[in-house]
Amino acid sequence: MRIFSGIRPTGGLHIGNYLGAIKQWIAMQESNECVFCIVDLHAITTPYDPKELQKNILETTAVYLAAGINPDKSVIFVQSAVKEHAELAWLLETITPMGELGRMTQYKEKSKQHKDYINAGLFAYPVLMAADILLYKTQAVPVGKDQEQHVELARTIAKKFNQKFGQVFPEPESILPKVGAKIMSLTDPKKKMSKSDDPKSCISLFDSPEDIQKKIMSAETDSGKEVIYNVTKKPGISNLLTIYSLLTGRTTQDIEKEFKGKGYGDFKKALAKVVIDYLEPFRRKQKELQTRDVYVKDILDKGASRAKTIAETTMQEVRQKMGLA
Ligand code: AQP
Repeated sequence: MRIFSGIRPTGGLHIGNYLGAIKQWIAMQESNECVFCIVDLHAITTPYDPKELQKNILETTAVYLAAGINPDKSVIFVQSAVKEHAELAWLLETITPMGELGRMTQYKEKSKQHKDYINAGLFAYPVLMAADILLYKTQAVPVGKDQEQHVELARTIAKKFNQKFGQVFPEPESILPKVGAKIMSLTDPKKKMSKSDDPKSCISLFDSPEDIQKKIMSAETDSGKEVIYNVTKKPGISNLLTIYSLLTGRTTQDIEKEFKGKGYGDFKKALAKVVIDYLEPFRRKQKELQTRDVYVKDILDKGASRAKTIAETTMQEVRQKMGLA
């Protein structure tokens, strides 16, 4: 299968991005043709600092590599290096109804979050994402829960294009992890963990052991003191149990048994150790890659040239079908 997925280089990738998306990518690259993108054109739809963008792109690439994406197997590249993404997005905009875009949850949430920054790019974001996916004739898109609606729209757009102009695109499906598709904020377990939220609400993949310890120990928990998985009654502890389970491969029932009769404090201390140990190779690899900018840029250049070959072929077909060539 051809797989495509991407992450916005908006700084500080967190454990939600890892458990919801990147962890699935690693498993998939063994037996599929994978294209993993750093979607900088999406990053500029919300407030950002142009001086930080290149640094964030390299940092996101470092996360991909530290997590285990193999550049010899998978294509890793920066979205803006392949101009066909923007071209296809424009063409697809001409067949996307405004109404479909207006009902997208992310658009509504981000518009609320950034009232002074509601731009046309933010509104058209899902069309650019459809272009990212369709450009590579992608069959499956591994994402977290919050992006499922956008992949569904990409399917609708593919169907519409094929009906109107003739068959070009497969209809992509989203692939969500069974557990971990929506890791919640540490400070408000009713909200999803988000990069652009308060740093205390997320565990960044490159956080120091001290910061991880502090954030977990002060994570919002629920009334009572039993360590029990119950999303409705104990959303805070359930979120922490999910993280513990995903990082250790143990079931939540098994973890509950271990902490029976102990309080939240003991559980949080143990979780902090699990997270610190799990992320140790990420911190090490990041340090190593910080001194190897040339190597990282070379991976991105090679990836862009492989991506471009596929993208150009698709665009020739699209231009012909649409009467533009
Ligand atoms: N909390 C989460 N739990 C599970 N998966 C998540 N993802 C994001 N948050 C969680 C998945 O990570 C991938 C990359 O997301 P993105 O950076 O492109 O944009 P996002 O979904 O908007 O992520 P953030 O962290 O909330 O970023 P900002 O604050 O910049 O908007 C996607 O597959 C996403 O589903």
